[in-house]
Amino acid sequence: MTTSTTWGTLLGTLLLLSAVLLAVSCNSCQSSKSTVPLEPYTQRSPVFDADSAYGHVETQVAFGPRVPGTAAHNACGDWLVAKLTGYGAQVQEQRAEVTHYDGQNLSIRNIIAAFFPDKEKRVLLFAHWDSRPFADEETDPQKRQQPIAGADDGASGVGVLLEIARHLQMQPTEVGVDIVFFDLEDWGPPAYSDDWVEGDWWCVGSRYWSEQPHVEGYRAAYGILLDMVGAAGATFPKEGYSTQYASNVVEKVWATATKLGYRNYFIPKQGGYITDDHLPVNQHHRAPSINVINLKSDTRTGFGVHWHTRNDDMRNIDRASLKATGQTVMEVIYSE
Ligand code: AHN
Ligand code: ZN
Repeated sequence: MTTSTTWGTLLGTLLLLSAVLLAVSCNSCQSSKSTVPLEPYTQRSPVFDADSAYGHVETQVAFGPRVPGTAAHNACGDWLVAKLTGYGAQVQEQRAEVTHYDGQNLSIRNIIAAFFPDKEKRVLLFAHWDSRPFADEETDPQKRQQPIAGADDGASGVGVLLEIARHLQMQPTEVGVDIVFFDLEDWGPPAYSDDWVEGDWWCVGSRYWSEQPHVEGYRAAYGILLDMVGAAGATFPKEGYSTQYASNVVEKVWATATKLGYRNYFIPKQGGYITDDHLPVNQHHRAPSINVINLKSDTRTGFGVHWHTRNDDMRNIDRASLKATGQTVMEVIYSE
């Protein structure tokens, strides 16, 4: 045996030994990180179709800004009623007149769809369908006077709920479901206005319904509001009033999202308090309700950068966000 082969064998043995050691240490470092094997989870709900939901958002936006009192608002309302009726719901409209902060007379058109109306236990799913009449978060004073397209702010929540409605017809839930599209959520005084009249100018449609529900003494087991759920990278921390009024619903929904792999959207962190349609619904005890809403900690407004600007159009809408929201809500109601 020559010296070189001896050295070669020794080197080979050392290499083999270090490879084994490396493998062993890698194994142990993996187990010490304790990546607990994912619990197998069997989904109970049908597959939420994000393309279909996207289409529902697109159709609403194509009507033009759904500002109360305009032809676009009227036409979109008719379309929503027809869609819900076509999906087999019992549809009711609630109309009323209100005087707004600027003295203007405005009309409310809430659209209410009951699925499986004979079921006693009910879940309330809601979103607002009107769009804000002014893009008051714009810096350009010209743009500030113009209405927003409201692709995310309004149409996204409605689009997701329409897609859920489509599935309710194909595969019924054990629980009764009421889908309500509230009007006049977004006509609060403009941010630049300094002649605010004291009063509750946001969430006018939902407050009206909460005071005078379509069914006397209406009460649902719980409620879920979807507001601005369509933007790419949407994040839903646990909104303040949701935790205050309906912490068990928050926990149920966030846990369901985690099981489905949507923890990047449904963030297990506490968020701020947002005056939104779930507030009157909670205050008037129509349902302990939560708000699934895209909140940001790194923007001036606390909402997405497109919030109440002319940029809130289809460019913001991401199918993945619609899917995360829609599948989570569907899983919750199909698990009842
Ligand atoms: C306030 O900024 C007071 N509320 C936000 C609710 C809202 C407006 N959601 C969509 N547009
Ligand atoms: Zn808004």
